[in-house]
Amino acid sequence: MRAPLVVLVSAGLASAHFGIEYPVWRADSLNNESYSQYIFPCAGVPTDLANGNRTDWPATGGSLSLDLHHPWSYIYINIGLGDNVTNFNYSLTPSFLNETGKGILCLDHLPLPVDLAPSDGQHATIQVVAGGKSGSALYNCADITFRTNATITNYGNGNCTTSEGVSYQVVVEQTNTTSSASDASPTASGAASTATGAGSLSSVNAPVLTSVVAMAMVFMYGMSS
Ligand SMILES: [Cu+2]
Repeated sequence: MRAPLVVLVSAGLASAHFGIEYPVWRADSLNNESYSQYIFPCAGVPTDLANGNRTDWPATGGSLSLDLHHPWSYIYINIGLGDNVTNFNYSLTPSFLNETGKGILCLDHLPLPVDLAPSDGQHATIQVVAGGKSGSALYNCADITFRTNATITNYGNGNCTTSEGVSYQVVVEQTNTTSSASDASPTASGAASTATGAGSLSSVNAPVLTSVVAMAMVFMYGMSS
């Protein structure tokens, strides 16, 4: 009786973590036991230049859709140039995402950092890092080709829909040390005024957090887990 139970439990663990819905991920790391999402940088999935998935993606930034299976995640999205990327030195989330809920998270337009201006046909890899409890991190990658004629509506138009119950907040480091207590409220006007930069990330943006609130939320998560 014990052996089947163990199999069921480990299958349950394997189906947790997260998947990349778009652009097509390098491989399904959820259902292949030779991969582990705990392995940096791409879940142990090697680059396959000849036969691997590679998606045309807008040279000005495009859509990203994740299938998240945990109650919450801190999400970081990085990009590196080349065929066999080992250095993911561009961040698409200079302010990381504090995500809540299980299901699809669609970011319909991830802008590129200003110092990244890829040429048509340039290869790159998107790395998604999902931070969880106790500082654990999960990794998945999607290989892309930057295309100047690709548009975000290639995927974003109608296909990129965030599940009900899935939301996120952009965690912004507040460097203004003179902030009053009122800035700590997510609905305070002081917090809302910092949302300009993050507002272009996605239409589902919630109010930007100040660091005070962010730390309070980290504390709350710590208490509840
Ligand atoms: Cu998991």
